[in-house]
This record gives sequence, structure tokens and C-alpha cells, in this order.
Amino acid sequence: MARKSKGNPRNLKQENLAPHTEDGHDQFLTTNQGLRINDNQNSLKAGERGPSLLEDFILREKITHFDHERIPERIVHARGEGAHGIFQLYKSMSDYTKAGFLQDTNKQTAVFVRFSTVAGSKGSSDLARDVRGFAVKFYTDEGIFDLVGNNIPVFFIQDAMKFPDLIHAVKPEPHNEIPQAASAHDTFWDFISLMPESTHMIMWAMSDRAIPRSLRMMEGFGVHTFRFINAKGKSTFVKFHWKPLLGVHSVAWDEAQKISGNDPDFHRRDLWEAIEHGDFPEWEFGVQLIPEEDEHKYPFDLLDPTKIIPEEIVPVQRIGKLTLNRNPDNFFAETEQVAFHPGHLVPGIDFTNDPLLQGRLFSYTDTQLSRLGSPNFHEIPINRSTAPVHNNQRDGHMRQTINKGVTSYQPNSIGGGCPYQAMIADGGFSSYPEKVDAHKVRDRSVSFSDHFSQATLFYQSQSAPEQQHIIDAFSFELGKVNYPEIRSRMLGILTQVDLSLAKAVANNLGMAVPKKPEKPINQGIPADADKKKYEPKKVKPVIDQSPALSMSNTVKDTIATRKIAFLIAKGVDDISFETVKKSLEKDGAMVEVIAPKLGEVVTAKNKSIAVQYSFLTASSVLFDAVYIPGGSESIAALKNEPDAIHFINEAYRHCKTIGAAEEATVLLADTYLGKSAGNNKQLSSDETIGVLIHMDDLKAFTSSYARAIAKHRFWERETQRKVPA
Ligand code: HDE
Repeated sequence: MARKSKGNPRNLKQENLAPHTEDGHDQFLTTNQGLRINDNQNSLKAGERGPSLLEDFILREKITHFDHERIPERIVHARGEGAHGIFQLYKSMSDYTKAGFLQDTNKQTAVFVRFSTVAGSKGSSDLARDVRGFAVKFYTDEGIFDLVGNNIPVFFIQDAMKFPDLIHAVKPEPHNEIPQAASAHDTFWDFISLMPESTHMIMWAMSDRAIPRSLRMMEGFGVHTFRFINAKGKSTFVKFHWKPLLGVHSVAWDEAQKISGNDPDFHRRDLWEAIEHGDFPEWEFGVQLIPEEDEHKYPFDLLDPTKIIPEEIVPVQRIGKLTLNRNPDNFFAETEQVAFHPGHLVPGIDFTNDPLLQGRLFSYTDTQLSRLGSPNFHEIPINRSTAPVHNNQRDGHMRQTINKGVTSYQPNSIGGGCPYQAMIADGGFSSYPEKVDAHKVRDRSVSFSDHFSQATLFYQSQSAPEQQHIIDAFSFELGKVNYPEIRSRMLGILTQVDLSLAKAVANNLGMAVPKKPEKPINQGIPADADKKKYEPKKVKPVIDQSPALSMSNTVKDTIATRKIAFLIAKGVDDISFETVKKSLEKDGAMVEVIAPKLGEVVTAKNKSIAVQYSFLTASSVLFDAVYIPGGSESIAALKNEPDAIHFINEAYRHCKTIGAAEEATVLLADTYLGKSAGNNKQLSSDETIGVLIHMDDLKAFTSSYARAIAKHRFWERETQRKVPA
């Protein structure tokens, strides 16, 4: 990946400092009415030391605007960050859909993407254990298409009716507004333990998928089953996927908590900086296609949003690429005001009867009305369709369009009949004419009652360290629950997923595994329900293991955009510093220099190196790997620096690759690495555990060091759980 601009990305761009207007010209400061302001420092007073005057319309305008700067934050997904980009199709989908942007492989479509966490407020930390929103707005020639998805392919509940309950349970508790952006509290687990349909999703939420290393390194999913409709009117079921080209990677939970303190903007900053550097984040767009005839072929219901279709059963076809290549100019105008809606469709794409999706179709417009304050939110620049908009909707708060003419109704003859309806051949949208012949009922299909087999499939598809992380996450979250009966009920649910999982969590909680899950297991059922019908059933899954569900099988062949910390001090060896730095940067990684203090470090050969961070301003949790170049003076100084020892210990604890010159082994001897090797043992290089030490052969070192970093983490090291950091 080519790096466009180098240097410290934290430096503001010069053009942002110079006075400029949208058209690039210097301008005078004015009021909102265009009046030039002569003094923006002092309010109008009756005398220099006198009271301010009410007639100061300049002060009043400025303060009034300021008072109204905030709009209500999103009720869910409040914390988010966005970027512009393009979507390039590389395989025509014309056999399956007539959607214009999915026909021609030469076509590029502009997009805006907003990532988010769900539970936290706008100012909360990026590294909360949470689902991530992955919402994509396609500005197609046929109008806006929004794919409003998440980084987890299933959802907690099967019916929109339960959404407010779920969100009330996970949000901070109402009496004291604690805890912020966390699911580890009583009300959440009370709800989950009573809603077995949430079991599959909770397995994902307790996995490392919920603490991504970067937004650029997570998958995206449309979650629901949608329909493609082709030009002949034939429908095919479709599940949407986003596959990150950098692979799917996460951080460690201990690390996530420390990042939240060190840099709560960690994901936001990472996305912003990658784009500023020209390291444009990329995802391939994937589709799983299921012929209409196969609707009832699987032991789960395609309309049930708590189920996946394993990729090994229906492969994901990669049909295009999303590239994010431009940061927003203004966070509020774009990222905050962008309004997504799963009902923003184009011809060739349609819904299914998934009862969760159906409920969403009402919610999103409704929420924009209260959040953005007007039915004219589609006129905000970021929300505007690039396809022309003509209709008879008029007026309302903050209307921007100046509609001409006298007709705002249809049919009309005065306006020449305009705007008129489009024939289907002219791109007019028509809903898929699905046959519906049924009784009106408040009910759920029995085909929705298998709540556990895919939770088991997920757990059993994970590597041993991933399973351990899930056990740890349940133990942490349930450990924060104050009611023993909620913990116990949850353990009962876990027995249905995997007995060894339930036992391991019970052991950490100091509790016994209940013999049977609590009955009736599902208290979230209708008052007059036939309890038997609503009892969860386990069915035989289509497969026992799905390698695609484990992050251990992800892309591990690139170090592009990884951040490597170089720990140095005065007298650092020039050759190892320069050679390793150059080699890592050639492969697309970012090297940042950390030293006992800021400013410059003078090398053994009397050159000077600029320091980006001191040990006070940097922390190992903000980096992917560590390297300690040679130079006896430098090593001796670092040995005297407790923060340097802590840095290395912590990087080791979080299973990151550690590289060092042979001279640095005296420093490593003071760290956990040295202590675990024992007094008499020589520290040695071992690529299989991600610890690499070099003598003179820098060429061999740089390639094995890069291979190790590309693996991302050596989770096996966690078996030594007592690393003091
Ligand atoms: Fe949302 N959801 N949601 N949701 N959702 C919102 O809309 C809602 C669901 C998702 O970056 C809100 O504009 C209901 C599933 C994302 O602006 C709100 C139900 C999935 C975003 C809303 C769901 C999502 C939202 C809040 C159950 C994954 C952020 C602000 C019936 C497929 C979009 C807003 C952005 C946002 C309602 C369930 C994804 C309140 C009622 C399932 C990524 O309208």
C-alpha cells in the first residue's frame, strides 16, 4: 500500500490554519446575516467596566447559536466515525438483480460509511466490549441505497417488539446512569438470561469480535436475509458481507480496558490517520445467494436474524470492493447528520419478512425526525440523493429546496402532469409481489425456536485461545452482576451451548453449574402462550465446525499499517535502527520512536533522531509490536527506565511480537521474559512465540520479524497468565 503523506499526522494541515472560505478566498468575519464584524473580542457595554447591553445583537446571535449547537445523540449507535469512499463492482450481478450499481464492472459508486458502537454515549470509549455498527450509504444513479449492518452477523432478538427492552437493559441503569458503554451489569444480564434467543449473539459479543484492533480490520454483515430481484422479476435470497483486506483482528481484553484510558479515540484516530496517510481501508463486498426454492432447505429459518448461513454451506462470492479514501471535512455536518435507513432501497433489492427488519423500517425515519428535527433531513448535504429528487412533498422546518410552480399535487394538468410516475422499465420501484395469505396473529413461527445449535457451532469453531477469551469474558461480565440468581440462570443457558464452557465460567464465579436450565426457560413469551411451543429446541446443525467463524483463520500475511514501537535512548546503534525501520516501512508498517524524553535522540554515530513519544505519552497498548535496537549506552539508559520495562512486559502480556538486538538481552533479562527464562538460561530467539533477537544478520531478522508481526498475536503465550503488567 502506498503511503501518500509522511510526517506526524497529528500536525494540523497548513490550509486548515489559514483563513479561507469554501471557495478558497480570504474573507472577513461576519454575522449570519453577512454583516462584517469589527470586534470579535468584546461585548457591547455601558462603559468599559459597565454592564453588557441587551442591544448587542452580535453577542446575542453568537451565543444563541452556540446554545443550540447540540442535537440529541442517536438513541443507539451514538458514538461513531465516518468516511467517504467508492464502491467498485468486479462481478456483474445482472443474473440476480437489476440494481443499477451492481451491473457494470466499470461502474464506481460514491459511498459514505459510518462505524459506531451501540451502547455508549457520543463521548464514550471506542474500545468498549460492544457490537460495531457498519452502515454504508451508496449514492447510486437510482437513488440512495443504505446497507445498515453490524460487525456481527446475527442479532440479540428475533422480533422488533423486543428492541426497546434490549436497549433499556444494556444502557446505563436508570437510577444512577451507571455503567457507561458497558454490558457488564445487572439489567443487561437479567434480560439476556431470560431471552434464550439472544444466546447465539451473546457468544459473538463475548468473543474478541467485540473488541476489534481497528475498524479497518473487522467484517461487516447485513444481518437479515434480503432479496435480489432480476430484470425478469425473479427473486433470490441474499445475505450481505464485508470482508476486510487486512484481515479480522482484535485486541486483548486487558488491552481494551487500558486503551480506553490511554486513547478513548483509538479507533476513530486509527481510521482518520490511515486515510490521511493514503492507507485507504478496503473491504470486499460479498454475497451469499440462496435460490428461492431453497427457502426451507435448512434446519433454521432464513427469516430468523439470530442465524447465519455457514459460509462452508453457501460460499460468500466477492463481487466488489469498498475503498474509504476521504475523511469528512466536518464531523457534525457529515458524520453526525448522516441518516441511514434500511428502507432506503433501489430497484432490484427488496426486504424479506424478517420481523426484526420489518420493525426497523418504521424506526429509522422516526428517529431522524426527533434527532435532526425535520422531515427535510434528506436535504442535508450528506443525505442528499445524487439521483434527481422530484415529488410533491413541501415545506416543513428548515426546508432548503425552493420549489417552483403552482402544482404540489398529483394528478395535475397545470404542471404538465409532472412529476409523473416511472414505468418499471424506466426504473420505477415495485415491491416483490410475494404471496401472503395468512391469519393476522401476534405469534412467532416454530421454525424460530432453535436458540442454541448455532451458539454451539460458533463456540466449537473457535481456536483454544479464542474459547478461553470467551470464558474470560463471561466470567468478567457475570462477575460484575450482583444477583446470584441471574448468574446461575445464565450458567444454565451456557450448559445448552457447551458444558465445558459453562463449567469453566462457573468455576471462575465460584458457583456450581445448574443441573438443568431454569424453566420455563423463556420468560420472554406471550402471557397465554403454549409453553411447549415456545420452549427452545436444539436441532442438528448443518455442520459441526465452521472455520470461517474463527479469527485464527484470517488473513495473516501483511504488516501494512501496523504500528511498531521503537524503544531508544542516547547512543542507539545506527545500523540496527535504520535497517529495521526501513525494512518495516517498505512493507507498509508505521514506525514510531519512543524515548525517555521528547525532542531528539543522538545516535552512536552522532546523528539525531526525532522522538514521537516519551514513555509518559506512549503506552504499549497503542502499538502492535516492539523493537529495541542495539547500542550499549541506549540499552543501559532503558534498563534504568521502569516505564521501558513495563512497556515490554505489557507488550509481552498482550502477546505482541517483540524484536531486539542481541545487546538488548540485558534489558530483556529485567523483564518478565528474562525472569521466565530463569537465571541461568540465555534468552533466545523463537519465532514460534514471537520473540526475535538478532546478531549481525539483519536480513534474516527483518523477514522473520515481519512474518511474526503479520500473525498479529501469539495468544498461546497467555497460558503464562501471571505476567506482571
Ligand atoms: Fe438499528 N437503529 N435498530 N440495528 N442501527 C439505529 O437509527 C433499530 C438493528 C444499526 O451510523 C437508530 O439513525 C430497531 C439491527 C446501525 O447512523 C434507530 C431495531 C442492525 C445503526 C435504530 C434495530 C442495526 C443503527 C438510531 C430492531 C444490524 C447506526 C439512530 C427492530 C443489521 C446507523 C438511527 C448510523 C441505528 C433502530 C436493530 C444496525 C433508533 C428498532 C438488527 C449500524 O432508528
